[in-house]
Amino acid sequence: MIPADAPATVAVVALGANLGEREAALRGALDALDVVDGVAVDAVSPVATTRPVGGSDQPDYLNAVALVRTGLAPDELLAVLNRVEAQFGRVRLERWGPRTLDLDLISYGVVQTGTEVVSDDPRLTLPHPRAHERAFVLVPWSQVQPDALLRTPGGAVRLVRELAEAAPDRADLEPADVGPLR
Ligand code: PH2
Ligand code: MG
Ligand code: MG
Repeated sequence: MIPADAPATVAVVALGANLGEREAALRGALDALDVVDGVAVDAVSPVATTRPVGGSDQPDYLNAVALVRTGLAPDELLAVLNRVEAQFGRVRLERWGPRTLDLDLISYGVVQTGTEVVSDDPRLTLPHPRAHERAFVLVPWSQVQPDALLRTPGGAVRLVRELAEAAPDRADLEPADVGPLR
């Protein structure tokens, strides 16, 4: 839901789950986001099954990427994402460890229109500082938005689909046996 008169910005949200009812968590998260005042889920990628990157030995993830339209500021949107994670039982035991639901804010605003937010605030670094090297984010993102651009930490703007091809975990991802989330 988003008020019709809201000055909407596009944001990219990555979804991940590797414990419990993974598909239900992804679907529930999208529904929960959509009912938030000032947030509308516009489009969702296909779901990928991915080998875990980093952290301890842990189960495979389901990953997807959503394009949302929002009238919220980046920190307000982050608070919404954290709230929805908590709603789905997320417990933070270890960095990069297994989780029932992970919602990451990847980018806020659009490079092409000059509305992109760049921030090195450690509480919310934008764009996400590791997204440019993670196929589990880049592949679904390029599927739902083939012309997507991402500013990398060095400052260069790159096509997401080209970053996806070069990502170290590119081979650790396959289409999930899960129907469309939207
Ligand atoms: N998330 C992480 C760490 N590692 N690996 C995969 N495949 N997918 C994830 O979503 C993921 C991960 C930290 O958030
Ligand atoms: Mg994450
Ligand atoms: Mg996270």
